[in-house]
Amino acid sequence: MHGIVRRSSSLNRARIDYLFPDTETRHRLHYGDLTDASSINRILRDVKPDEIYNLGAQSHVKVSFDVPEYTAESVGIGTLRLLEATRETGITPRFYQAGSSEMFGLVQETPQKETTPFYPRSPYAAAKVYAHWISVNYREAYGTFVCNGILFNHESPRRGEGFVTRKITRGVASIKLGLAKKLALGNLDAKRDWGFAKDYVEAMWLMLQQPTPDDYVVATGETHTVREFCELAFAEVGLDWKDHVVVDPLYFRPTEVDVLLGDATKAKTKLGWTPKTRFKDLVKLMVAADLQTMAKEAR
Ligand code: G4F
Repeated sequence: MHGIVRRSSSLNRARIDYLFPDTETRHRLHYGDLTDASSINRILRDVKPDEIYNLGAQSHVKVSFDVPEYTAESVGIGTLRLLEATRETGITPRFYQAGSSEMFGLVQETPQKETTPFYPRSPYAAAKVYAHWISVNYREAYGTFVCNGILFNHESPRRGEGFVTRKITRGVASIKLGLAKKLALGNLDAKRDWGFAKDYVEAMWLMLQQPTPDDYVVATGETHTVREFCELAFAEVGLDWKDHVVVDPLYFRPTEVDVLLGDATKAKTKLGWTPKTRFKDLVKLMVAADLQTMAKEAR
């Protein structure tokens, strides 16, 4: 397995270090950037991968309103660069394109499935829609084996700290350990179909093992509010969320995606995929992981 990392003045690879633990494996991490075609071409030429998983992005929806051009470059044109690099280098890998339920935005039907029209509500989602359609175009125009996975929110203890689930579970842990008193959040009414990232990665892999490429929705088929997530997460440590959560308009988005709910029937039927982790268990495992990490950090 090989990976691409961006250069940054401080090392921020803690979440993938376990994949590249020693000098034997570390050379499989390559400096590159989805906004730099030459780096992408060089890496593909050197590595000649059998499978490519394009999960690279400026992936924070709210931040995409602050850096819309960079978001479009990395998410939209970055996908085009990767696809084009496969053509230029003459390699024929199987290609997984990370789509997003954010593409459904102002939802046109519920639940959302592969045929539901997109209605993006952020620069991030608009760029993902471009990435989706350019992938379909490469499949049809050049026969590229590319699958769009339209994944609904998928969470785990490795989730970035700026996304709401992890922000809540870290908040719960720090309040429980006496390191903080309050947790400031934005829209508590937003509803998401939250699943466990480990289950969803299996679906990504399964897509690339099929005889023909296709597009799939990956979701649990359950939707919950941010408020419900808070309620369960605080209850895990015996606290009442109402005593600690405050709403700060700083975290509101100029246009919000109010409710997402996916229908993964196609993934179930064609890939034999089903989510194994229920919402309650997801909240539980994320709170437990943050309690452990923060207790260690506090010592
Ligand atoms: O956790 P979020 O930031 O995730 P969002 O915007 O749904 O996007 C995530 O999932 C997508 C898959 O559907 C990915 F494509 C995308 O890259 C990303 O991983 O926000 C979830 C909801 C929103 O409605 C937001 O307004 O939670 C609400 N929210 C309320 N308070 C908050 C907060 N979100 C964040 N990040 N921080 C808050 O304090």
